[in-house]
Amino acid sequence: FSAQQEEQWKTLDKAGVLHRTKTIDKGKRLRKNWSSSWTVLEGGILTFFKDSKHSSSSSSSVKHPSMPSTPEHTVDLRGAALAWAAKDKSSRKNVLELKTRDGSKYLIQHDSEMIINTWHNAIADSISRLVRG
Ligand code: I3S
Repeated sequence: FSAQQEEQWKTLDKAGVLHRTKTIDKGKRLRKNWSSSWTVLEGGILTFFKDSKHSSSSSSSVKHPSMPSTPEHTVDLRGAALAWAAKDKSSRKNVLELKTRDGSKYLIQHDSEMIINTWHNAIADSISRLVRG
């Protein structure tokens, strides 16, 4: 391992496929648009990769989420807050609401309660590690 690779392994907290939608962008309400994407939590940053379903590319790296291609969106978890979403936020089960410091909100969902629980714990840990510095 190079020093850089080793650093990445140390900070890689979690990765997997999640359903997500942004509901508020810097205070402005958005229309929900759920999509599923390969998601990586690493070094206090949550990264959503391009939705493989909506990609027109035929390259195998796009179809297999274990080899993500283009990061679509990153969320800085410093100063963010995570909570289970209230029932009126979505008809889906197992929904988390992530509020970021810039006044944006995201809903994050997985059909498996066990899997969403591991994401809840990993994101909450990451946020509290950032608070402690
Ligand atoms: O909170 P809402 O408005 O009931 O959210 C639903 C809508 O965003 C809907 O799209 P349209 O705006 O085209 O109707 C989505 O398809 C639904 O998934 C949203 O509700 P859920 O309960 O899935 O978050």
